[in-house]
Amino acid sequence: MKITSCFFYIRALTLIVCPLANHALAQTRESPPVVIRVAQGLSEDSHLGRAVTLFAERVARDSAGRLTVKPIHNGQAGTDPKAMQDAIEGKLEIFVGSTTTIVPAYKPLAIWDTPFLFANYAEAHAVLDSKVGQSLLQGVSESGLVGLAYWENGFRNMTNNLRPVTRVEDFAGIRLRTMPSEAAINTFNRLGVDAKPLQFAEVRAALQNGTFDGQENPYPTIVSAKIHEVQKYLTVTNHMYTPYGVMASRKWWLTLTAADQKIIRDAAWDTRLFQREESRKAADAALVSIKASGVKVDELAIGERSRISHRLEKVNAVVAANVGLPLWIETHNQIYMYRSRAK
Ligand code: KDG
Repeated sequence: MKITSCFFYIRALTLIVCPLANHALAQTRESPPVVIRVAQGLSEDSHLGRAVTLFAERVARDSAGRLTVKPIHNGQAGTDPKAMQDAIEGKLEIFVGSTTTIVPAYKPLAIWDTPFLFANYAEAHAVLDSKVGQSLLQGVSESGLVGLAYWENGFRNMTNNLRPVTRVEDFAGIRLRTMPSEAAINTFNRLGVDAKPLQFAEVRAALQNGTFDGQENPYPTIVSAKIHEVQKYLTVTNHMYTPYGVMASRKWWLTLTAADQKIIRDAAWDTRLFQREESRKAADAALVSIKASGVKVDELAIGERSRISHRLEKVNAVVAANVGLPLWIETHNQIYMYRSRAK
């Protein structure tokens, strides 16, 4: 009796599952070939370039070659803001850019520009992948983009050509290039710096010709753009953690089948683990390269980080007002819960 009922159960299941599987397979086979340009601003051999390559392999594999990713490395698609605008207008399928540069299109992402928000990589990843991080990726769709995943630009550190910086007073008067980020500009102005924004692609030349004394970026980004070759001093500030947003054009996204959307979204989401690990390894290697190039690398003196943090309370208040108190509170709750679990 038992065997018979098992037979009918398996038979019933086959009658249900097979058509669904066949439908999905047919949908995949019937959908036309799709070319997906993915723009990113670092070099092809950077952690970001390698992640885009892995993403391309995964998408090709899961679509049986029907979806083809065409990477556009080294900012060849234009600045991050240009790539973002092209994506919003449906002229570019996917771009990977700092969430900071996406803030003009979706203000809540400015939460990630809060100075000293995260204490370490694991904490940053846990919060970005938590429900608060996910809610922001979903909310991005209001801007004409589709948030697929957070990859990693990393913890930012400051370089300059004027002097070693180990105490708050040493920041005074440095003409510092920052991203077009209100929080970054406010942070450094509160420290006595003359902070101004400039597009990433122009930074190295502006440092070389003396338009700016310094800039701030994660080690791999500094090395990818060869910024360390035109800087004398680096201070390990870790003052901000910048995520990369893997963002699709919503106009383009809505032309895809649900099956293709799932292939692309799953590939972007899963590749974040590889990219973050590569970013971490690249940061360690980049710091070695920066030191080997002759740049003097300094830590902040003991007690200086808390002196800096105390000066930034007004900066945090502006971020909280810009992103909304509920998001500010939810984000800090997530951080608190992570730290409690990590103890
Ligand atoms: O295109 C490169 C940028 O996405 C990224 O490096 C931005 O960190 C950045 C900066 O300082 O502009």
